Amino acid sequence: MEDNGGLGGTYDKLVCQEDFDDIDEYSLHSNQENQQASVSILRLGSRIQSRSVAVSLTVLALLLLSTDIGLGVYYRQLRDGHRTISDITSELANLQGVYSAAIQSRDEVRRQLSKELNEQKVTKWELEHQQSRGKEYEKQADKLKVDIAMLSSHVPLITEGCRHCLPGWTFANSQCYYLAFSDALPRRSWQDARTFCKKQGGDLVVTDTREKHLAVHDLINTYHIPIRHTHLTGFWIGLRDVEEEGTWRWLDGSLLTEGYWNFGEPNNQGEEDCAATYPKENPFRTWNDAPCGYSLKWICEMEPRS
Ligand code: 2F8
Ligand code: CA
Repeated sequence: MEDNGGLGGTYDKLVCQEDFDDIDEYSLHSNQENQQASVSILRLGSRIQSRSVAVSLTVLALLLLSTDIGLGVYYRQLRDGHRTISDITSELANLQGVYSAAIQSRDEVRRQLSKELNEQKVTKWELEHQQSRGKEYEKQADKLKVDIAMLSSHVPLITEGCRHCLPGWTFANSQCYYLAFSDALPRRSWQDARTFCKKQGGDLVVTDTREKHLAVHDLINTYHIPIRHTHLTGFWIGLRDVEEEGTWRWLDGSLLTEGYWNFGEPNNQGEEDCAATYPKENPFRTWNDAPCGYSLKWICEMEPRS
């Protein structure tokens, strides 16, 4: 028997076993031919088996390769997934930083706003305070204007008329005038006002010329800021129409020739027989007729004394 070696040897033994079973049916010659045929078959079988193994190995290799590829893909996906999570984590951290900065900024703006609102409130109070101070100053300024005007009106009195007018009287247009501005002198009726003037040595003013009228108008407006006509701001003058309604006469009985009545006056509303002049801007519209018993201020006139 030919030694086939390796795997061939093993097949020989198997074949020899089968051959012993058939030994009675075949001759030795035919046994030899049969053995050669068997060896050929065995060799063929051995080749077929080697191929199967090779195919199996190839299949296995392919399986391994595809598994490797699959694992590679899976690993890549895992790695990409990991990268995405790490990106999200870092983005989240970044956003948290931005959010904290925004909160801080918002708190700062709130603090600033509250501070500014407070400052605004204080400014408003300050404004109110200054406005009320401004009003006070305006009042004081008005009062000072009156004082200055009064003092100014005394200048001619001092320089040229001091010798001629009593203290408290004002020299103007060559006459001495007393304007009862003082609050210490309450308003009174036409008759009582006249009595006051007479006691001083004068009489109610008689503005029977344009010059005198304008001089008295200036004196009134010097002390008084010209205002709208009100019933209580008038000054009695020496003019009446007691004897005959509508016939206005001065104290000496002379007839009125040029009047400076306000619009619609004299209107003898009720019974108004005494004339008064009022602080008004327009000097030609200053008179009104009022009831003689009505209480008003007054203006006295006196010749300067030497
Ligand atoms: O409107 C003019 C009118 O005003 C007052 O009466 C409401 C005067 N009265 C007194 O001064 C007392 C009127 O004389 C004057 O005509
Ligand atoms: Ca009147």
